[in-house]
Amino acid sequence: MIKIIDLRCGKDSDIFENLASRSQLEYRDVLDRVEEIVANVRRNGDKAVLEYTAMFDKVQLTLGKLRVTEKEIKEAYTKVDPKLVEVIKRSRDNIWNFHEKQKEKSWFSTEKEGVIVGQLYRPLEVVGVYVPGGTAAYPSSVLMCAVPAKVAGVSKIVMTTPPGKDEKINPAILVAANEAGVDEIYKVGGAQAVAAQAFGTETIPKVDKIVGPGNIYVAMAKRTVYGYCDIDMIAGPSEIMVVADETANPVFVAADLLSQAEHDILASSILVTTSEDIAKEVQRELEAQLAVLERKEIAGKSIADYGAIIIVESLKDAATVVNRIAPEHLELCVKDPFAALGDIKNAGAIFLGNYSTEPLGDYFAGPNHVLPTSGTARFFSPLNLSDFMKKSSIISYTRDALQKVKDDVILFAESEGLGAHANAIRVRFQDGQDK
Ligand code: HSO
Ligand code: ZN
Repeated sequence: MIKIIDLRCGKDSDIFENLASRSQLEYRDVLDRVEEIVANVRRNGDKAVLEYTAMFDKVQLTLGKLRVTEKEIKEAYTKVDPKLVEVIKRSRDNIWNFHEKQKEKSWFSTEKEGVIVGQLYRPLEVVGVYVPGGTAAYPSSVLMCAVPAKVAGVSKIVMTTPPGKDEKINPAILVAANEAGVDEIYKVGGAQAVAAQAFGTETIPKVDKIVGPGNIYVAMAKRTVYGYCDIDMIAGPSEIMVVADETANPVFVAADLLSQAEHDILASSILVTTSEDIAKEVQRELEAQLAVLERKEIAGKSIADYGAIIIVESLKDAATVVNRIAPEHLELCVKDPFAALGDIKNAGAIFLGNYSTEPLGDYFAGPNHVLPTSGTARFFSPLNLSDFMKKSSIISYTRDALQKVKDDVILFAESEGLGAHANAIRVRFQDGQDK
């Protein structure tokens, strides 16, 4: 049963510590193993990739079978329910439209005579999308990672995903990838896939950035290659926090808490409420709904270990709890959710009102479902268009404009003991040089 914590007495709770301990950043032994895999793939390319695929995925691929063919993609369409194909397309369109709105423009400023400064905004050239295997292979995540890259104008999107024992990839994953505009798909997973994308092999292209969720090996591999290429973020287990007042519907709240609990035994589902009645009703409702869930083992363990119902005095106090935990998903199931929003500082995605249920964001509304977890919403943002873009600064001075500031720059450079810097300014104003 989910625990109820009453914070109204003014005492603190160890729930905050307990949640923080789910962090994925402290697995030293995994990191050692991953570093070895990354180094081997970097050195030996395809050969190492195939060896690890045989070892971890139990599939003996040959080089010619590493890349998914057009024929395999066509076949995938025959295996996926046509209704699902239509839903994937509609979801893709919503994701596309949302991320279009995030577009920023390059800009040039000419505030001072003879001076232009600005910022050039350009897409990354090649992006890698990692898709986990097994039951965590979500077509929705393929769309969330690949569509924004496409909107940004990335020239090539390369996907990697581990093959099943039959050498095949989940057909819905292939359909989603194709609908999102993924250019190349390779049958490789785990740390070896991340390494192959970061450094390139004879077959798999080197990418500028790797995005997408994965298990602890993938997360550690992304940390290891960060700097050789960019990465999105280190994804931790899913989280949902619901803030509810007496107007919330306990059936809805329990259902939404369970929607994230079913992801992972490490997932965390927390209700923060000002109403003791809602607390008790949701506690009861959770038991009833859990009993008939397909994934009740996973959801039940997650609720027991990392779930909680926290009772607070006021919505202001609820916001304090939210900001302290910085949840991946936050639902505001209160009378005036837009008023409550004013006090929220830290949350990955915020769902307002009783009908804005979390799965709407996971699948369909358009905002990205790759979100900061484990309290990192304090400083990270949802995956977004600018993740697939980079900026270059622009500086342009005329001779006159440079002359106006030359003494300042020379003085600054000499104060740092960098005479050649000063000289680069000075030579331009020596006799005979001005044309
Ligand atoms: N809620 C997950 C994403 C997801 N849900 C994919 C369903 N499919 C991110 O925390
Ligand atoms: Zn989900």
